[in-house]
Amino acid sequence: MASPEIPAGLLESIRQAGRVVFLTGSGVSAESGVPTFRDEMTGLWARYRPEELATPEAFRRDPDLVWAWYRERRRHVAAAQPNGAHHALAQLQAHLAGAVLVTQNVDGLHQRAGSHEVIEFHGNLFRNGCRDCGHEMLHPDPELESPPACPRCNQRMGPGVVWFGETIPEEALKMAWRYSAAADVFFSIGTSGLVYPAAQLVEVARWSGAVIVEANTQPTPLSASADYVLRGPAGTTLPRLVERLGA
Ligand code: BJW
Ligand code: ZN
Repeated sequence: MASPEIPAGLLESIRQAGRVVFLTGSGVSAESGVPTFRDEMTGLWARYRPEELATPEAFRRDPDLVWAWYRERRRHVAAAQPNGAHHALAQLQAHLAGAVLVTQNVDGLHQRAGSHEVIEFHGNLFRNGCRDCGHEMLHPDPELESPPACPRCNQRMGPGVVWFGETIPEEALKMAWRYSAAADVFFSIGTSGLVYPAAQLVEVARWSGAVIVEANTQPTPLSASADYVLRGPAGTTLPRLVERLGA
């Protein structure tokens, strides 16, 4: 039985596409209980805005506070499970030979759902990174109360994520840019599209003639110019897309 929410033209474009790029944001993890970036903070964190904590300045000013926020988020994410949107994207990747997944999320839920090649544009919560010497390592002790010393330069290590004012990991930026420029179909899923340069990838794809698809519960600045909009929770719309494609 056909699902009316997925336009036939979109199915046709995907079937004919050589390359499909899926760009995801925090909305994809919302149905796993992970707050989106621009949600209200709750509990202990209600008096902060994420933008005030996710910066190198905040970490320099109060490393223990920033570290505690990330520690709580690691715990929360470790207890969360991938949802239907993560699973659908893993299936789409397996089904479509030229599919690429670029995520702004730092929670690792795509990998836990079985996606193999994930371009992590903003890093990963479960790594640590040294802002002084560039050393990166897996996060060794999830319960550590304070930022650990860097084994290479002895300065304080922070979470291995990209903060405002920091540059995107070179390889991730290069690959995401290249794939977006070559995309036949580009999906922007569960992201407000407010943060650059991730938000620019859709423009790169559009300049190259890609069909642009947005999947989001709410309108965003992209909605008016997208070729197709899948309005609704990604945990519903993406599994439906998988079903309709027979993936
Ligand atoms: C659902 C749903 C469901 C909910 N289903 N949908 C050009 C122009 C203007 C500014 C700049 C620019 N270039 C650079 C800047 C500055 C800055 C920037 O973009 N600022 C803007 C805010 C204006 N960018 C940077 O600083 C970047 N670095 C850089 O450009 O380096 C070069 C440079 C260096 C020095 C000076 C100048 C340039 C780095 C950006 C790093 C962003 N990092 C963060 C934190 C990561 C670590 C952490 O998690 O703590 O990344 S910020 C935060 O935003 C996080 C996210 O990945 C990112 C995107 O947010 P996202 O995912 O879109 O979340 P939301 O909450 O905004 O949206 C959720 C969406 O989901 C909503 O639309 C909902 O409706 C939807 N939704 N449930 C489907 N079930
Ligand atoms: Zn170091």
